Amino acid sequence: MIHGLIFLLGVSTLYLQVGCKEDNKYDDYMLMKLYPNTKSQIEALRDIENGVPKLEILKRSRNLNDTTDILLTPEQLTELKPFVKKEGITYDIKDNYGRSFEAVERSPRRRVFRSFNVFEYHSYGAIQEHLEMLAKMHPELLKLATLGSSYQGRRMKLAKISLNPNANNPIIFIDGGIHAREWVAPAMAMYLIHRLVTDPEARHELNGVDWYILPVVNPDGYEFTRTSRTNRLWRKTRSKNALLDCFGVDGNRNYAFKWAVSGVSKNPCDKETYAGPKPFSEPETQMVRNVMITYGKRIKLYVSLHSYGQYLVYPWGYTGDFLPKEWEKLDSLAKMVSDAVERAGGQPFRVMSAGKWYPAAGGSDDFAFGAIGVPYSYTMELTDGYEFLFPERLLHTVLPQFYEGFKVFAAQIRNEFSPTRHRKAFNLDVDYNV
Ligand code: 0X9
Ligand code: ZN
Repeated sequence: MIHGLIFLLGVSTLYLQVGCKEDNKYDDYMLMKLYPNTKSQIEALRDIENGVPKLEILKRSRNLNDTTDILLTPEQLTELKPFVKKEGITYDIKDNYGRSFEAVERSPRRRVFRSFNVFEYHSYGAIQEHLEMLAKMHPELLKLATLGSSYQGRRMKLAKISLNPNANNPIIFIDGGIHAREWVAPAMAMYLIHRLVTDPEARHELNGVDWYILPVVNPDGYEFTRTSRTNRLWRKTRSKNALLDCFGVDGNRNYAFKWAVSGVSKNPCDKETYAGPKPFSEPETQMVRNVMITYGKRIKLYVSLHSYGQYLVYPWGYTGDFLPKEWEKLDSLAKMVSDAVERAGGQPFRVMSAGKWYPAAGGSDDFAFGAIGVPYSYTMELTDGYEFLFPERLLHTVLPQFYEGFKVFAAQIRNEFSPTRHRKAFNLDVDYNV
């Protein structure tokens, strides 16, 4: 059955690549949400993923209470349905998926005379301006370090938040937005910066710990998703391939640790997981790498913000066959973070190794852990239930909930790595169980 399916879907995908007009590309697409109920149904879905590489799979289910979400043309849906029915997998369909992409959230017009609202989505320019403004208003806490420029020339700056930059404190390094369409990730990163710098109570999170945050790793892709509905689901960078008329590399397949050994495409025209012509081919991933190398062993926690699915995953990502020997520490801290988010009214995270979710090599989490030696390294998939279109109106609910999780991260890093005088002076030992 799966072979026939591959053939059929292969033919219609070819038609799409050659014959389909690029504008309004997603308008008539369907979103199929599949709800596997048994282990064998999860296996059957894995067959589809592996057997039909051209399908746009937005999220993969590896749990019985999670969905696999696939974007399909009406033709592809007709072809896939019999297979899904035969396996007895229940599903929902959202019609005309592309028509639901909101233009209003991209519009800069409302913001012209208004201050920056952390509970809105912003242009890259507005994000940069706000960072500059915050750094001017709080020079004792926030400094911006220029990292370089993106492929299209957007300047990228690292926000360094510290009460005492000379104290040699352990560093929490957070990035967001390596995947262009995952808008909630830069929004979370900006919220973190805003809270840490402007909330007097956040001094607690800054004691003995420095926070380095890069809110938008892929600014070219981010801006591309804002320009039209057609581009809203772009994932990769925007670099032009040297040989083919295709654009972009999946930044989270581009890191030099077990590069391209699993879960990648070698095809530059693949819209999702092209690993790049070589590791660190992209200026954007080079900049993250440079931060990791520069601050090296001082970085004790790395969190890469993504969406969606409400997963909190740790190395290894390149394989699901085994775990690093330190996995229990990674797992238990992730569970404490998840508990804190839940206590704040949020959804708990699904905690596991990234490779047990689905193996994919060349991710920043594996590089931080395996190549740099960062002891705690995670990918955090924020939100679930709205795919990549998390509504702006809900940001004010979820961002503070996630922040509670970051307080737990900070407590762990301080207690485990900060020079003892900080812990004694501020009496901050083990304060995350309240
Ligand atoms: O596939 C990814 O890059 C991440 N999921 S997403 O839906 N945001 O694209 C998960 C990455 C987990 N880490 C590794 N596989 N190394
Ligand atoms: Zn992502």
